[in-house]
Amino acid sequence: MQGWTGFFLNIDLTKSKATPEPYDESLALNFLGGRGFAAKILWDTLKQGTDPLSPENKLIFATGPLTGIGLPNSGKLVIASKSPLTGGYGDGNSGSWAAVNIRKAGYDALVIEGKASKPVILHIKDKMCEFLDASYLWGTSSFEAEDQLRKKHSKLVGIISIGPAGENLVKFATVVSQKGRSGGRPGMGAVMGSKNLKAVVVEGTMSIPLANPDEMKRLSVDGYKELLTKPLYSFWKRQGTMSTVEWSQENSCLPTFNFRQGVFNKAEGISGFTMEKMKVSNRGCPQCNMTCGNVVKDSEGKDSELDYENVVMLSSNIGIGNLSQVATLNRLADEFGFDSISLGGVLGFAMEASEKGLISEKINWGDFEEIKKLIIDIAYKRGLGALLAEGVRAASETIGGGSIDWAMHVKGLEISAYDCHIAPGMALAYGTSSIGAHHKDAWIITWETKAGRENYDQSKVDHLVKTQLLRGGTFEALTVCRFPYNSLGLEFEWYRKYLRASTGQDFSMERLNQISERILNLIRAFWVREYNEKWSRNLDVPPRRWFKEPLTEGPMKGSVLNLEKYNTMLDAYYETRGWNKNGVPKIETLEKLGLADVTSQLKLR
Ligand code: PTT
Ligand code: SF4
Repeated sequence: MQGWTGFFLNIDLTKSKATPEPYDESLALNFLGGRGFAAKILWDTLKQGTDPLSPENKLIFATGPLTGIGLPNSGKLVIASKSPLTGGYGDGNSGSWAAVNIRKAGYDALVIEGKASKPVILHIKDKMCEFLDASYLWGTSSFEAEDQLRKKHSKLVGIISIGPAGENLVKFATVVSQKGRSGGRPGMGAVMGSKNLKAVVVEGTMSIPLANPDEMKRLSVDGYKELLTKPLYSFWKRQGTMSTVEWSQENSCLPTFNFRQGVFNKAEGISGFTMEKMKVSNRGCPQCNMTCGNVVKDSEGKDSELDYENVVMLSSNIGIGNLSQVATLNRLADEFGFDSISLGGVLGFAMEASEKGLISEKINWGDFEEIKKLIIDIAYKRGLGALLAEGVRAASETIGGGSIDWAMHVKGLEISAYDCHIAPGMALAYGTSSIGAHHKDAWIITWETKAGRENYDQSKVDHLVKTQLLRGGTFEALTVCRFPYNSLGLEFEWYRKYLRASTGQDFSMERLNQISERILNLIRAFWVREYNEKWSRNLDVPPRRWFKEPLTEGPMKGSVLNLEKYNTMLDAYYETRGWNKNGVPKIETLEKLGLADVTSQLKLR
């Protein structure tokens, strides 16, 4: 096999045992890597109803056939598990030197199960794997843990760690790498904490088997050069994703006061241009010349790495208009190891609940000092923090009072940073995303504003399905960053050339789409299997706020989604996907994709 190492490393933390497992080439050809491997392993090996925080759950760090090879933006890693936040399939895509080192150690994925009897660090060096005592690191922030581990091991190792949020099983805890790459929104850090696994340290010194190494070297050099020629390159290096703040404000998409307004009267203070004045450096993932992490000094003089999503969820959504304060909250999220999007979501929820008198605690919009304290309480599950640590879905079930209407989540995952009061296509993207309300699979909102925001027609469904296949399927399986393609316009043909040099095979668009269909259908099957009797098409519908409560401010004031039209569009989406009226893949769809065995475990209602 070329392009893949052909091995997973299975790790049982209960038994302190690591076993390399060769896998069949057909797995690579049918599922490609990354998300594809993760979905297949979780489907095949988890028993229905596995408790996500039990030793039986698996935590997977998966790479793909393009990961870690010196080509542009290839230092990415899929971190996947059954999610403790949603109860369904969960994953994230993080930049980390661990991605490169896993491949160079001779593996395509680490598959971790069990629970260590006391905190451990997993140390992998090529074929060696040891379980080191982590008691001295338990309780430290992810930054401190990484600093200490880097001093102990070499500078070039890949390190993934959790902070106190993961240790204390906060349901939206992430895993952190390189002090700012944070991945696995639906609680992958909590799964790691439940296994008493503080950190993974990986060192690889071997070469990745490639079909045509010389061609790959040439293509990599050319690929980096090609990116430099893209017209948007220099602006991207200046602002990265932060330029989206202005766009969202202009288009009434900015999450504001728990997704009520779409515009924020202090938007200028959190904009990409304001950030540029504060910026001290760029940071990024390995093997990237587009480094989009904007490092600024926060209100305490410490470094904080800013992206659009974490900035707006921790500013407009909770009423803060001062970027250095936002940067402090963002740094706390990275140090404690929370997902910043969900953190902004639960804080906004708490403020609205306080405003409406549904909780006894007083927590005001924009109250920076109180918010800081509350973030720490969430990490240690104290007082109101304990309620919020469960995520907005669970919190709203506890406090009631109609809060279900404005608990801003889909399938338990808090909505990422786009208000959809007037974006039905993007609302459908959130409704049908593979992990709950995240924009990763299909960020179609900028396309939609040009295509006509009021439409609920088939063209939106078609565009959504196409985007989900490419982003949620192909890029997550290749396991490389998609920004060169979708933000700078690197032609997709480059990836097909890379794949040929890596694997020696031709992957036509049709072949890649079929693999993506297979992956996305298997993920949907996983959700249906795990939700079992509770599965319903209503889980594909975003929160009622967007349908019942019109935007309260800005040029689009008064806009609201139409539930009937949304449901018609959802029917069309199911039809296009080959799913039944309840959003469950039909037998013929599964059979066509070589997933016939899946049907026996699914109630095809
Ligand atoms: C991603 C999600 C995003 S999406 C952002 S900002 W974005 C938030 N970043 C967080 C952060 O930072 N700290 C923190 N404590 N929590 C955070 N939560 C949020 O996490 C990320 C980049 C970004 S920045 C995006 S869009 C792209 N996402 C990709 C993807 O999904 N797939 C892919 N093949 N390539 C991608 N490239 C880009 O990667 P999650 P990262 Mg993160 C400080 O991981 O779980 O997927 O959530 O991974 O290394 O930080 O890269 O405007
Ligand atoms: Fe990482 Fe940004 Fe580079 Fe993508 S463009 S690899 S997210 S630094």
